[in-house]
Amino acid sequence: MKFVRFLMKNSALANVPKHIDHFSKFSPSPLSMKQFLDFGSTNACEKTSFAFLRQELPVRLSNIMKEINLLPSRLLTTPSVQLVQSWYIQSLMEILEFLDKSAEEHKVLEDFVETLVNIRNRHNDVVPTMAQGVMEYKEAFGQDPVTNQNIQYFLDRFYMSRISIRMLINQHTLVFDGTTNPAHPNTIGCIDPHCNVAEVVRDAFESATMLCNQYYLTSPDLELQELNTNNAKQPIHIVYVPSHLYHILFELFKNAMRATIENHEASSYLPPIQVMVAIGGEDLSIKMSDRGGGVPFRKMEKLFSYMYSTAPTPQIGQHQRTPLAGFGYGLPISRLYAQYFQGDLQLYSMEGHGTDAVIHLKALSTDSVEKLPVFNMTALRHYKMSHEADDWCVPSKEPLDLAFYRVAK
Ligand code: W6P
Repeated sequence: MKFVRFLMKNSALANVPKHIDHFSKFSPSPLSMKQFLDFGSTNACEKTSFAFLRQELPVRLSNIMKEINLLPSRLLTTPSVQLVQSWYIQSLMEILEFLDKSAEEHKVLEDFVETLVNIRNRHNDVVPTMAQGVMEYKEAFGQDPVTNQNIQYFLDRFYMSRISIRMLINQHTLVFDGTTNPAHPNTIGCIDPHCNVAEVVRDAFESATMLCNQYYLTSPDLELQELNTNNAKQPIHIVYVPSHLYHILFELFKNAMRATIENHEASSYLPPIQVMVAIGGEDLSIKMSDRGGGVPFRKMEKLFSYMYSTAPTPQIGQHQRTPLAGFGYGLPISRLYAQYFQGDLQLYSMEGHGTDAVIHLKALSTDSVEKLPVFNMTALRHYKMSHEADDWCVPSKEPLDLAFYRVAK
Protein backbone atom coordinates (compact mmCIF):
# COMPACT_ATOMS: atom_id res chain seq x y z
CA MET A 1 0.00 0.00 0.00
CA LYS A 2 2.82 2.37 0.92
CA PHE A 3 4.54 1.45 -2.32
CA VAL A 4 1.40 2.18 -4.37
CA ARG A 5 1.16 5.61 -2.75
CA PHE A 6 4.82 6.20 -3.50
CA LEU A 7 4.26 5.36 -7.17
CA MET A 8 1.17 7.58 -7.38
CA LYS A 9 2.97 10.48 -5.76
CA ASN A 10 5.83 10.21 -8.21
CA SER A 11 3.63 9.99 -11.25
CA ALA A 12 1.89 13.16 -10.04
CA LEU A 13 5.30 14.78 -9.63
CA ALA A 14 6.37 13.63 -13.09
CA ASN A 15 3.31 15.29 -14.61
CA VAL A 16 3.92 18.66 -12.96
CA PRO A 17 5.89 20.17 -15.89
CA LYS A 18 2.98 19.32 -18.24
CA HIS A 19 0.50 21.04 -15.92
CA ILE A 20 2.76 24.08 -15.62
CA ASP A 21 3.02 24.28 -19.41
CA HIS A 22 -0.76 23.98 -19.72
CA PHE A 23 -1.77 26.52 -17.06
CA SER A 24 0.96 29.05 -17.88
CA LYS A 25 -0.60 29.41 -21.35
CA PHE A 26 -3.48 31.25 -19.65
CA SER A 27 -3.06 34.85 -18.53
CA PRO A 28 -3.98 35.49 -14.91
CA SER A 29 -7.34 37.26 -14.54
CA PRO A 30 -6.95 40.48 -12.52
CA LEU A 31 -9.89 41.09 -10.19
CA SER A 32 -11.31 44.50 -9.36
CA MET A 33 -12.24 45.57 -5.85
CA LYS A 34 -15.86 45.27 -6.96
CA GLN A 35 -15.37 41.65 -8.02
CA PHE A 36 -13.70 40.86 -4.69
CA LEU A 37 -16.63 42.44 -2.87
CA ASP A 38 -19.16 40.54 -5.02
CA PHE A 39 -17.61 37.23 -3.98
CA GLY A 40 -18.22 38.31 -0.40
CA SER A 41 -21.72 39.75 -0.81
CA THR A 42 -24.93 38.25 0.54
CA ASN A 43 -25.60 36.11 -2.50
CA ALA A 44 -21.96 35.02 -2.49
CA CYS A 45 -21.56 31.56 -3.85
CA GLU A 46 -18.85 29.36 -2.46
CA LYS A 47 -19.23 27.01 -5.42
CA THR A 48 -18.50 29.85 -7.86
CA SER A 49 -15.48 30.95 -5.86
CA PHE A 50 -14.27 27.34 -5.69
CA ALA A 51 -14.67 26.85 -9.43
CA PHE A 52 -12.84 30.12 -10.13
CA LEU A 53 -9.95 29.42 -7.75
CA ARG A 54 -9.24 25.85 -8.84
CA GLN A 55 -8.52 27.30 -12.29
CA GLU A 56 -7.06 30.72 -11.36
CA LEU A 57 -4.68 29.56 -8.62
CA PRO A 58 -2.96 27.01 -10.94
CA VAL A 59 -2.76 29.76 -13.60
CA ARG A 60 -1.08 32.24 -11.25
CA LEU A 61 1.19 29.57 -9.75
CA SER A 62 2.22 28.22 -13.16
CA ASN A 63 2.87 31.64 -14.65
CA ILE A 64 5.40 32.47 -11.94
CA MET A 65 6.83 28.93 -11.83
CA LYS A 66 7.80 29.41 -15.48
CA GLU A 67 9.84 32.43 -14.41
CA ILE A 68 11.44 30.60 -11.48
CA ASN A 69 12.64 28.02 -14.00
CA LEU A 70 14.34 30.77 -16.03
CA LEU A 71 16.48 32.02 -13.15
CA PRO A 72 20.22 31.70 -13.72
CA SER A 73 21.17 28.20 -12.57
CA ARG A 74 23.63 29.63 -10.03
CA LEU A 75 20.60 31.08 -8.22
CA LEU A 76 18.04 28.41 -9.10
CA THR A 77 20.20 25.64 -7.65
CA THR A 78 20.76 27.25 -4.25
CA PRO A 79 19.13 25.16 -1.46
CA SER A 80 16.84 28.08 -0.55
CA VAL A 81 15.42 28.58 -4.04
CA GLN A 82 15.08 24.79 -4.44
CA LEU A 83 13.05 24.71 -1.23
CA VAL A 84 10.76 27.52 -2.37
CA GLN A 85 10.31 25.80 -5.72
CA SER A 86 9.34 22.54 -3.99
CA TRP A 87 6.64 24.43 -2.05
CA TYR A 88 5.19 25.76 -5.31
CA ILE A 89 5.18 22.29 -6.87
CA GLN A 90 3.52 20.74 -3.81
CA SER A 91 0.85 23.47 -3.65
CA LEU A 92 0.11 23.24 -7.37
CA MET A 93 -0.37 19.46 -7.08
CA GLU A 94 -2.71 19.85 -4.14
CA ILE A 95 -5.01 22.27 -5.99
CA LEU A 96 -5.01 20.15 -9.15
CA GLU A 97 -6.55 17.35 -7.06
CA PHE A 98 -9.78 19.37 -7.04
CA LEU A 99 -10.13 19.65 -10.81
CA ASP A 100 -12.18 16.45 -11.12
CA LYS A 101 -14.20 16.91 -7.93
CA SER A 102 -17.78 18.09 -7.71
CA ALA A 103 -18.57 21.59 -6.41
CA GLU A 104 -21.94 20.22 -5.27
CA GLU A 105 -20.43 18.13 -2.49
CA HIS A 106 -20.13 19.90 0.83
CA LYS A 107 -17.11 17.80 1.78
CA VAL A 108 -15.22 18.92 -1.33
CA LEU A 109 -15.73 22.60 -0.51
CA GLU A 110 -14.63 21.99 3.06
CA ASP A 111 -11.51 20.10 1.98
CA PHE A 112 -10.71 22.91 -0.43
CA VAL A 113 -10.70 25.52 2.34
CA GLU A 114 -8.46 23.26 4.43
CA THR A 115 -6.08 22.81 1.49
CA LEU A 116 -5.90 26.57 0.97
CA VAL A 117 -5.10 27.17 4.64
CA ASN A 118 -2.34 24.53 4.40
CA ILE A 119 -0.91 26.14 1.31
CA ARG A 120 -0.90 29.58 2.93
CA ASN A 121 1.02 28.21 5.91
CA ARG A 122 3.48 26.31 3.73
CA HIS A 123 4.43 29.56 1.99
CA ASN A 124 4.72 31.72 5.13
CA ASP A 125 8.52 31.93 4.98
CA VAL A 126 8.96 32.49 1.26
CA VAL A 127 10.36 36.02 1.68
CA PRO A 128 13.16 35.25 4.18
CA THR A 129 13.95 32.02 2.32
CA MET A 130 14.37 33.83 -1.00
CA ALA A 131 16.46 36.46 0.82
CA GLN A 132 18.67 33.61 2.03
CA GLY A 133 19.06 32.46 -1.58
CA VAL A 134 20.08 35.97 -2.69
CA MET A 135 22.61 36.07 0.15
CA GLU A 136 24.07 32.70 -0.81
CA TYR A 137 24.40 33.97 -4.38
CA LYS A 138 26.02 37.21 -3.23
CA GLU A 139 28.55 35.39 -1.06
CA ALA A 140 29.50 33.03 -3.87
CA PHE A 141 29.47 35.37 -6.88
CA GLY A 142 29.43 38.94 -5.55
CA GLN A 143 27.08 41.67 -6.71
CA ASP A 144 27.09 43.64 -9.94
CA PRO A 145 24.59 45.99 -11.60
CA VAL A 146 23.40 43.42 -14.15
CA THR A 147 22.67 40.73 -11.55
CA ASN A 148 21.07 43.34 -9.33
CA GLN A 149 18.76 44.36 -12.18
CA ASN A 150 17.80 40.77 -12.97
CA ILE A 151 17.08 39.87 -9.36
CA GLN A 152 15.03 43.07 -9.01
CA TYR A 153 12.97 42.19 -12.10
CA PHE A 154 12.30 38.65 -10.93
CA LEU A 155 11.61 39.33 -7.24
CA ASP A 156 9.25 42.25 -7.96
CA ARG A 157 7.18 39.94 -10.16
CA PHE A 158 7.54 36.94 -7.86
CA TYR A 159 6.46 38.83 -4.71
CA MET A 160 3.63 40.57 -6.56
CA SER A 161 2.38 37.15 -7.67
CA ARG A 162 2.64 35.95 -4.08
CA ILE A 163 0.72 38.95 -2.73
CA SER A 164 -2.05 38.27 -5.24
CA ILE A 165 -2.25 34.53 -4.53
CA ARG A 166 -2.43 35.16 -0.78
CA MET A 167 -5.14 37.76 -1.39
CA LEU A 168 -7.24 35.15 -3.26
CA ILE A 169 -6.67 32.55 -0.55
CA ASN A 170 -7.44 35.02 2.25
CA GLN A 171 -10.67 36.16 0.62
CA HIS A 172 -11.96 32.62 0.04
CA THR A 173 -11.03 31.29 3.49
CA LEU A 174 -12.30 34.38 5.35
CA VAL A 175 -15.55 34.84 3.40
CA PHE A 176 -16.56 31.17 3.49
CA ASP A 177 -15.61 30.16 7.02
CA GLY A 178 -19.13 31.31 7.93
CA THR A 179 -18.18 33.76 10.68
CA THR A 180 -17.81 37.52 10.74
CA ASN A 181 -14.75 39.16 12.23
CA PRO A 182 -16.00 40.53 15.59
CA ALA A 183 -13.34 43.27 15.64
CA HIS A 184 -14.25 44.43 12.13
CA PRO A 185 -17.83 43.34 11.41
CA ASN A 186 -18.06 45.36 8.19
CA THR A 187 -15.04 43.95 6.42
CA ILE A 188 -15.51 41.55 3.54
CA GLY A 189 -12.68 39.12 3.91
CA CYS A 190 -9.72 41.43 4.35
CA ILE A 191 -11.30 44.33 2.43
CA ASP A 192 -12.81 47.26 4.28
CA PRO A 193 -15.37 49.03 2.05
CA HIS A 194 -15.02 52.11 4.30
CA CYS A 195 -11.34 52.02 5.23
CA ASN A 196 -10.65 55.17 7.26
CA VAL A 197 -7.18 56.15 6.08
CA ALA A 198 -6.29 58.47 8.99
CA GLU A 199 -7.19 55.71 11.43
CA VAL A 200 -4.74 53.31 9.77
CA VAL A 201 -2.09 56.07 9.79
CA ARG A 202 -2.54 56.52 13.56
CA ASP A 203 -2.47 52.73 14.18
CA ALA A 204 0.76 52.31 12.22
CA PHE A 205 2.26 55.36 13.94
CA GLU A 206 1.43 53.94 17.39
CA SER A 207 3.06 50.58 16.66
CA ALA A 208 6.17 52.20 15.23
CA THR A 209 6.28 54.53 18.26
CA MET A 210 6.31 51.57 20.65
CA LEU A 211 9.22 49.94 18.83
CA CYS A 212 11.02 53.26 18.62
CA ASN A 213 10.62 54.00 22.34
CA GLN A 214 11.87 50.53 23.18
CA TYR A 215 15.17 51.07 21.41
CA TYR A 216 15.79 54.80 21.51
CA LEU A 217 13.83 55.69 24.68
CA THR A 218 12.26 58.52 22.68
CA SER A 219 10.19 59.03 19.56
CA PRO A 220 9.01 61.90 17.36
CA ASP A 221 5.40 63.13 17.39
CA LEU A 222 2.88 62.85 14.59
CA GLU A 223 1.23 65.80 12.85
CA LEU A 224 -1.64 64.46 10.77
CA GLN A 225 -3.64 66.52 8.32
CA GLU A 226 -6.52 65.47 6.09
CA LEU A 227 -7.54 67.30 2.93
CA ASN A 228 -10.84 66.11 1.53
CA THR A 229 -11.44 68.17 -1.60
CA ASN A 230 -14.50 66.07 -2.40
CA ASN A 231 -16.23 66.64 0.89
CA ALA A 232 -14.46 69.00 3.26
CA LYS A 233 -14.43 68.00 6.93
CA GLN A 234 -15.49 64.42 6.16
CA PRO A 235 -12.92 61.77 7.13
CA ILE A 236 -11.28 60.27 4.06
CA HIS A 237 -12.06 56.66 3.33
CA ILE A 238 -11.57 54.22 0.46
CA VAL A 239 -12.34 50.64 -0.41
CA TYR A 240 -9.06 49.00 0.51
CA VAL A 241 -7.20 46.24 2.35
CA PRO A 242 -6.35 47.90 5.69
CA SER A 243 -3.61 45.35 6.45
CA HIS A 244 -1.78 46.28 3.22
CA LEU A 245 -1.98 50.00 3.98
CA TYR A 246 -0.88 49.37 7.57
CA HIS A 247 2.09 47.33 6.35
CA ILE A 248 3.24 50.17 4.07
CA LEU A 249 2.75 52.92 6.67
CA PHE A 250 4.40 50.97 9.48
CA GLU A 251 7.48 50.46 7.32
CA LEU A 252 7.61 54.14 6.35
CA PHE A 253 7.17 55.30 9.97
CA LYS A 254 10.02 53.07 11.16
CA ASN A 255 12.32 54.58 8.55
CA ALA A 256 11.18 58.14 9.26
CA MET A 257 11.58 57.73 13.04
CA ARG A 258 15.00 56.18 12.81
CA ALA A 259 16.22 58.94 10.48
CA THR A 260 14.72 61.65 12.70
CA ILE A 261 16.34 60.33 15.86
CA GLU A 262 19.73 59.58 14.36
CA ASN A 263 19.77 63.05 12.79
CA HIS A 264 18.96 64.82 16.07
CA GLU A 265 21.09 62.88 18.55
CA ALA A 266 22.82 66.06 19.66
CA SER A 267 19.70 68.08 20.41
CA SER A 268 16.76 67.48 22.73
CA TYR A 269 14.20 68.50 20.10
CA LEU A 270 12.76 65.98 17.66
CA PRO A 271 10.87 67.47 14.71
CA PRO A 272 7.49 65.75 14.28
CA ILE A 273 6.73 63.44 11.39
CA GLN A 274 4.13 65.17 9.23
CA VAL A 275 1.53 63.16 7.35
CA MET A 276 -0.87 64.62 4.82
CA VAL A 277 -3.79 62.58 3.49
CA ALA A 278 -5.42 64.07 0.40
CA ILE A 279 -8.13 62.81 -1.91
CA GLY A 280 -9.22 64.11 -5.30
CA GLY A 281 -11.30 62.77 -8.14
CA GLU A 282 -8.82 60.08 -9.05
CA ASP A 283 -6.08 59.70 -6.44
CA LEU A 284 -5.82 59.26 -2.74
CA SER A 285 -2.31 60.26 -1.71
CA ILE A 286 -0.53 60.03 1.60
CA LYS A 287 2.65 62.03 2.10
CA MET A 288 4.90 61.35 5.08
CA SER A 289 7.62 63.94 5.68
CA ASP A 290 10.51 63.54 8.06
CA ARG A 291 13.36 65.89 8.87
CA GLY A 292 15.85 63.09 9.28
CA GLY A 293 18.61 64.55 7.16
CA GLY A 294 17.67 62.77 3.95
CA VAL A 295 19.52 60.31 1.74
CA PRO A 296 21.98 61.21 -1.04
CA PHE A 297 20.29 60.94 -4.45
CA ARG A 298 22.84 58.34 -5.60
CA LYS A 299 21.65 55.94 -2.90
CA MET A 300 17.88 56.32 -3.42
CA GLU A 301 17.51 53.40 -5.83
CA LYS A 302 19.39 51.13 -3.43
CA LEU A 303 16.64 51.62 -0.83
CA PHE A 304 14.38 49.49 -3.05
CA SER A 305 17.02 46.98 -4.13
CA TYR A 306 16.65 43.35 -3.01
CA MET A 307 20.27 42.61 -3.71
CA TYR A 308 21.82 45.65 -2.05
CA SER A 309 19.54 45.57 0.98
CA THR A 310 20.01 41.89 1.76
CA ALA A 311 22.19 41.93 4.87
CA PRO A 312 23.33 38.73 6.58
CA THR A 313 20.95 37.92 9.42
CA PRO A 314 22.68 38.60 12.75
CA GLN A 315 23.84 35.42 14.46
CA ILE A 316 22.91 34.71 18.07
CA GLY A 317 25.31 36.45 20.41
CA GLN A 318 26.29 38.94 17.73
CA HIS A 319 25.52 42.59 18.27
CA GLN A 320 21.84 42.99 17.41
CA ARG A 321 20.90 45.80 15.02
CA THR A 322 17.84 47.73 16.08
CA PRO A 323 14.60 46.49 14.50
CA LEU A 324 14.10 50.00 13.17
CA ALA A 325 17.02 49.47 10.83
CA GLY A 326 15.94 50.05 7.26
CA PHE A 327 17.54 46.83 6.07
CA GLY A 328 15.55 43.94 4.79
CA TYR A 329 12.83 43.87 2.18
CA GLY A 330 10.48 46.33 3.90
CA LEU A 331 10.56 49.11 1.32
CA PRO A 332 10.49 47.12 -1.94
CA ILE A 333 7.64 44.96 -0.65
CA SER A 334 5.75 48.01 0.63
CA ARG A 335 5.99 49.47 -2.86
CA LEU A 336 4.55 46.24 -4.28
CA TYR A 337 1.60 46.43 -1.87
CA ALA A 338 0.95 49.99 -3.09
CA GLN A 339 1.25 48.93 -6.74
CA TYR A 340 -0.93 45.82 -6.30
CA PHE A 341 -4.16 47.83 -6.71
CA GLN A 342 -2.66 50.24 -9.28
CA GLY A 343 -1.02 52.62 -6.81
CA ASP A 344 2.63 53.42 -6.15
CA LEU A 345 5.13 54.41 -3.49
CA GLN A 346 7.76 57.04 -4.21
CA LEU A 347 10.52 58.58 -2.14
CA TYR A 348 11.81 62.11 -2.55
CA SER A 349 14.78 63.05 -0.45
CA MET A 350 16.85 66.17 0.08
CA GLU A 351 20.17 65.32 1.60
CA GLY A 352 20.79 67.64 4.52
CA HIS A 353 17.07 68.11 5.18
CA GLY A 354 14.76 65.10 5.12
CA THR A 355 12.66 62.68 3.14
CA ASP A 356 9.12 62.67 1.75
CA ALA A 357 7.51 59.30 1.15
CA VAL A 358 4.36 59.47 -0.96
CA ILE A 359 1.84 56.65 -1.28
CA HIS A 360 -0.49 57.02 -4.26
CA LEU A 361 -3.66 54.91 -4.22
CA LYS A 362 -6.72 54.87 -6.48
CA ALA A 363 -9.55 56.86 -4.90
CA LEU A 364 -12.20 54.94 -6.86
CA SER A 365 -12.82 51.25 -6.31
CA THR A 366 -13.56 50.94 -10.04
CA ASP A 367 -9.90 51.85 -10.70
CA SER A 368 -8.59 49.44 -8.07
CA VAL A 369 -7.77 46.39 -10.16
CA GLU A 370 -5.06 43.86 -9.36
CA LYS A 371 -1.74 44.42 -11.10
CA LEU A 372 -0.43 40.97 -11.99
CA PRO A 373 2.70 39.68 -13.73
CA VAL A 374 2.08 37.54 -16.81
CA PHE A 375 4.56 35.13 -18.30
CA ASN A 376 4.83 35.89 -22.03
CA MET A 377 7.39 36.66 -24.74
CA THR A 378 8.22 40.03 -23.16
CA ALA A 379 8.99 38.43 -19.81
CA LEU A 380 10.94 35.66 -21.52
CA ARG A 381 13.02 38.28 -23.35
CA HIS A 382 13.97 39.86 -20.02
CA TYR A 383 15.45 36.61 -18.80
CA LYS A 384 17.14 35.75 -22.11
CA MET A 385 18.56 39.24 -22.63
CA SER A 386 22.29 39.29 -23.26
CA HIS A 387 23.86 42.15 -21.43
CA GLU A 388 25.96 44.26 -23.70
CA ALA A 389 28.06 47.24 -22.76
CA ASP A 390 26.18 50.25 -21.38
CA ASP A 391 25.55 53.06 -23.88
CA TRP A 392 26.54 55.78 -21.39
CA CYS A 393 30.16 56.51 -20.55
CA VAL A 394 31.55 55.53 -17.20
CA PRO A 395 32.79 58.70 -15.50
CA SER A 396 36.49 58.45 -14.79
CA LYS A 397 37.89 59.63 -11.48
CA GLU A 398 41.42 59.78 -12.86
CA PRO A 399 42.63 63.19 -14.05
CA LEU A 400 42.75 63.38 -17.81
CA ASP A 401 46.30 62.99 -19.07
CA LEU A 402 46.60 66.01 -21.33
CA ALA A 403 50.06 64.94 -22.46
CA PHE A 404 48.28 62.52 -24.74
CA TYR A 405 46.66 65.37 -26.69
CA ARG A 406 49.69 67.65 -26.91
CA VAL A 407 50.35 68.54 -30.51
CA ALA A 408 53.89 68.06 -31.73
CA LYS A 409 55.55 71.38 -32.42
C1 W6P B 1 14.93 58.44 5.48
C2 W6P B 1 15.08 57.20 4.64
C3 W6P B 1 13.65 56.82 4.46
C4 W6P B 1 13.08 55.75 3.77
C5 W6P B 1 11.69 55.62 3.76
C6 W6P B 1 10.89 56.53 4.43
C7 W6P B 1 11.44 57.59 5.12
C8 W6P B 1 12.83 57.73 5.13
N1 W6P B 1 13.61 58.71 5.74
O1 W6P B 1 15.86 59.15 5.87
